Amino acid sequence: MVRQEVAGGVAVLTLANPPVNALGAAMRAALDAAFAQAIADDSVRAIVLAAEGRVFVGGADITEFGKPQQPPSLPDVLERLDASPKPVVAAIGGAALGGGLELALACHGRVAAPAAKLGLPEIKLGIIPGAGGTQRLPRLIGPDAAFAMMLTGEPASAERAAALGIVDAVVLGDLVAAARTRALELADSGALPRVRDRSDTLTPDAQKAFEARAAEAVKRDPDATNVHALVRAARAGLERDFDAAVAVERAEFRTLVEDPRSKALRYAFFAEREAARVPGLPKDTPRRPIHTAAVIGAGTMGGGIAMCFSNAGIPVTVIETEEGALTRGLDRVKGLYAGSAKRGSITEAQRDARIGRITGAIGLENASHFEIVIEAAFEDMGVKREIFSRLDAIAKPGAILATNTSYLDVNAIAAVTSRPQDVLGLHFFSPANVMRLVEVVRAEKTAPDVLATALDVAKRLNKLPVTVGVCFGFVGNRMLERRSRAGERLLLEGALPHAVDAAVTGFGFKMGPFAMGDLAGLDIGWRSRKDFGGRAPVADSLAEMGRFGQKTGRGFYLYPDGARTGSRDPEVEALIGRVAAEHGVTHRSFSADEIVARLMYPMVNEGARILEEGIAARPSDIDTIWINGYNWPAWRGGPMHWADTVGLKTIAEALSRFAAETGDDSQEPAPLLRRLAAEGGRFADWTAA
Ligand code: 3H9
Repeated sequence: MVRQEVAGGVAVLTLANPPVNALGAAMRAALDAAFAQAIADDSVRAIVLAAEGRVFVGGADITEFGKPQQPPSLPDVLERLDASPKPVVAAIGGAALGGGLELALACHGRVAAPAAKLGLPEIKLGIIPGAGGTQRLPRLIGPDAAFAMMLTGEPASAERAAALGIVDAVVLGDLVAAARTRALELADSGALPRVRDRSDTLTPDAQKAFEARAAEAVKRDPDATNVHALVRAARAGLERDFDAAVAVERAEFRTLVEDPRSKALRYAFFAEREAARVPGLPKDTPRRPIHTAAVIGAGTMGGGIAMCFSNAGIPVTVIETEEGALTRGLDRVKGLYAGSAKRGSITEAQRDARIGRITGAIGLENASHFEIVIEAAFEDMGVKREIFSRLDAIAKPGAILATNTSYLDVNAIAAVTSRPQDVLGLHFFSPANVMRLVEVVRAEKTAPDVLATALDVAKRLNKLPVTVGVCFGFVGNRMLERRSRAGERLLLEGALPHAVDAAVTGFGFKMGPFAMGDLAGLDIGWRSRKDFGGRAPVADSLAEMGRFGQKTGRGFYLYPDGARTGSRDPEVEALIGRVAAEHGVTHRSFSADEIVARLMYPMVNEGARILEEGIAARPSDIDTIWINGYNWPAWRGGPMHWADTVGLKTIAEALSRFAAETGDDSQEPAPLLRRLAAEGGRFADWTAA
């Protein structure tokens, strides 16, 4: 697991457990032994620590968390490394994250390749660094800069890391050779610069800045147990000696590993990776080459999807029916790129290159020579069938034909072509250039290589693809519809929009459903209910009054003078009362917990139906969709994971009660939920029959 080569007085220890060289028990033991051997070897004057593969070290092995610890522990290994009588230099060729960066920080020098990324992302897993990171990084770059990095968990580029002082140099050529040179220089000079010994960075100004940032962080997210712990650990480093402060960090780390928030976040991390494994789609399924793409429709979705291709370096053509729509669409895209360049998130050269990769064309006949064509036209079955039957005649043989529909039957769309095996759904989320999630809709006849290629393309676009089956609204929107329906019902029963929204934001969503509806536009749901059926008495009445939400200054809330946050409107509250009376529903009051149950349990129930029908392969795919497409709080692990924490028996019983109270039989627990509840089971243990 660790290769050891000694030459010219330098032992090069190479971690060789790609893809991420995680510091699991076997790796820690191998590393510890290799160090001991290098230190004992009289021919060795200095040590270089390198790694095989694209990633230097991806951190501690997350799968070991919560299990009995196998010695040696990472802090113990790092302590011995830190105390080494021979200088150790880390050669960081790729990502050094979490325990990986902590390992490098315990070395006496660090050099990095330009592609390296260095960070302490533990916060994203609900924990804090637990192998000295909260102590060594502040000593190296100052408490404020270190805290800022640990708080976001975002890695720094090699260049930035050098500017901050995390690495001694960025090396363009042979990284290991540069590390050897540096290690020998240290050996010659007799210096053993240990980060733990530094205190020059802990200036009063930096401490003050840290305290201000810490206060702000805690205020922003008062329930985040790990943010509190991070503040305490970092502060300990300013108030106590290194060893005492490390002990504080260690205790905080151990507590957090058992925290349900961290368990949920770790679950979400693996759920995301599990989604890449599609049952029945072997890894070695052939792929079709994709060099160019076409997007049909220059609307918000079409433009956003085109940007994704361009950002990934794939030339893309946007096809419209008339010049005006095309120009408007392309201008919007250019405006978005110009905005990014102005904010500094891309360079001007990148802006120009990205704009340059997007071309426009009028007429579907221009779709003839692309390897993938994504239709992002109007959400109407007639329109889509027309486009696909024409595409069938136009597109080159073997081209992948994808629809960006968010609801419609992809089998029916495929059926108008003579090549249904080449058709599938790619449901991007709005704004498509920002949102990571893509529901990849595998239709009945979609060929395995088409699905595998589409998944690869989505990854090239830096997206998170999750494969789903065909049904109305697929996984995400189908469950959302349940929540919307329950929300309307709550209004009629007396929970006002602001109370429902407050319960939902209290649960952890960034926005409540009614504020969200106002932002998206109430006309959208209203029109789609007109087309597809269904009734939302309150939302429909508002839309009929021309109250479309923020864009008209009025929706569920009032938005005077272009305000972005709505205020309560007595007119809406009176309207709700009238609609409730018409429906013969009596008012009562609801606690926030009851509101959450009324909204979320029906979603869980729909999730169970989705599993029964095989629309999603596993509960964790549903969770990945909800966390990444609908802002479900990641620390609650997605609706299915959350349901397990609530208890399926509780949920099933409540659903039966809701069904009785509302007279809506569709609220009754789905057979799968009923069975798991009766058995004392969990979604986590469910596998498809
Ligand atoms: C930590 O370090 C705590 C310490 O402070 C204290 C300790 C005492 N563990 O993402 P990929 C697996 S906490 C176990 O697809 P990429 C992953 O599941 C850790 N497994 O590759 C996948 O498995 P599979 C702090 C891990 O190239 C495979 O490796 N570190 C770990 O797109 C490939 O992963 C982090 O939070 C791990 N640490 O991205 C970093 N990492 O093939 C977490 C990965 O079976 N990792 N796996 O599905 C990452 O961000 C990305 O994996 C990385 C590579 C950027 C490294």
